[in-house]
Amino acid sequence: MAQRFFIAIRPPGEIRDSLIDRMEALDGARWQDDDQLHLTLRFVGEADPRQVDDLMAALQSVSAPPFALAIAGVGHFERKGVPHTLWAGVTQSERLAVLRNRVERACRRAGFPAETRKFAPHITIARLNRSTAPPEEWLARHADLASEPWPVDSFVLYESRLDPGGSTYEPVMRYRFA
Ligand code: 3AM
Repeated sequence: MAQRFFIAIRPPGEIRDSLIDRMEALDGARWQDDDQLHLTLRFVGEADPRQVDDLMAALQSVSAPPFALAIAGVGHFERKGVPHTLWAGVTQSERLAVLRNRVERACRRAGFPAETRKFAPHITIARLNRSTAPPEEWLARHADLASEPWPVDSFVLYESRLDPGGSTYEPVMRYRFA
């Protein structure tokens, strides 16, 4: 079976710790492990080894100015009115958008179809089961989530494996873009 990949920014340990601090007893929430915390720049999906070689070559040539990101607030995604993800937001950054666009172009150069969905930068911190308890109370209590800015000058190609217990994300390669 073809493997699945995505490209993401990996926050440093102290930022991840500050997110882990907000994980608490919440009905229906499956909190992400430390290993799973990332900000997705581009979901790539299935790729065979030759496509991965092309992708890695294209990512090698991505260059962009470095920037700083900070955690800012929390939110959720829902489908058909049912919340399924809790996330931490990041500060608005034009340079993050530039990096994302260059990564997107690299994916297209490597032969992957264009991403048509709008970029919505976030760090997923929980997946929600079909829960009876809506997350409003958690969202309100953590609306003030914030961090010091951290410098971003690299991104990571991850392999995503779907295991019975959830997804595991294996870093394949780190790319310095700045
Ligand atoms: O960045 P997060 O964790 O929100 O939901 C998946 C995860 O997003 C998303 O890619 C990230 C790494 O797995 N993902 C999984 N399947 C996807 C798909 N078919 C997808 N994104 C878009 N299309």
